[in-house]
Amino acid sequence: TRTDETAPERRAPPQADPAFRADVLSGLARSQKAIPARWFYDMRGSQLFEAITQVPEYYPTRTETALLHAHAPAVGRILGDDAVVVEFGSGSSIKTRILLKAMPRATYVPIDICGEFLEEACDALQALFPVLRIMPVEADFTRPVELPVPLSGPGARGAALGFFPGSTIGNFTPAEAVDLLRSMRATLGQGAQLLIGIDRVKDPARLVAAYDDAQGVTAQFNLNLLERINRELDGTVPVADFRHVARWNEGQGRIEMHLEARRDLGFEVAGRRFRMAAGETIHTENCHKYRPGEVGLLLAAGGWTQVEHWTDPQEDFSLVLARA
Ligand code: AVJ
Repeated sequence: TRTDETAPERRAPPQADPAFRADVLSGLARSQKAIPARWFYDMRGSQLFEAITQVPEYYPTRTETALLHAHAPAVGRILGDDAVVVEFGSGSSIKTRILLKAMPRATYVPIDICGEFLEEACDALQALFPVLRIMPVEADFTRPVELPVPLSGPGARGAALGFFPGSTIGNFTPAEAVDLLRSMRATLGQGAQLLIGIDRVKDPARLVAAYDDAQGVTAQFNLNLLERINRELDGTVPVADFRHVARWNEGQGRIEMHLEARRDLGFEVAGRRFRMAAGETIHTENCHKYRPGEVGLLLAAGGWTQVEHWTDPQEDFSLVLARA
């Protein structure tokens, strides 16, 4: 009908993940407001994180990349060139390439919560490694995941290797990290190995600078969470009235990121009203850092035994190979 033809285009709001909505609404209702860091990684957030890895203050990516260049061949010798590499999260394509170069006949199973980003990462990788078998899984890797390829019994390929670079383990509290390591063990099974990157405790000034870079890329990354809430949850958050904060929490051994209200303010999310006083924060991320002895203890609590522990000359970062 004519009415339909002339009606202004109605744009449905982007389909919000119900778990995102639930986490944001419950997180904003707490006395210390908090939103889990995994919600940073929409398309824009994933791009901003890639940009963070290029800023001069953010040493972890560069350091871990160098460690992988040095030690991926050893991992390839230990696992064999036909290993099934299961990556928990798939944002770190350069590191993945370094590892896979040492295992040319591998099967690669990236598990990521963002299907769109996963697809792009897989396409790029397939172009570089035409014979690599890639079997992506869109899932939340904090729970045991059913893999699309058998790791034991008839039809099993090579040895199983979990890959969890980037010190993403640091996003979890030690108690949560132990649960996660146990989940990974359940996903990968007895006899599997795990190659994991873990960031180390160091001078707090260097740690804070890594999470509050001079170019403000990390600030944009943090603030994008508010933009995402506005985009996907019908929010009215006044983003310009928030400030990015990164601080070292000595007692808990972690960098914390917060979004601090610059003034008393109010906003709506999914039809609910929230208020914040000037100086009040939304806690958006924890990045736990570990000392060498703590690394082995954490892994052991999660059901993994250290096989190799590699570090750089400054001992900024640890790359650890462990077995289930
Ligand atoms: C992807 C969790 C490893 O903690 O260093 C970087 C995320 N946040 N800058 C980190 C992050 C702000 C990053 N991880």
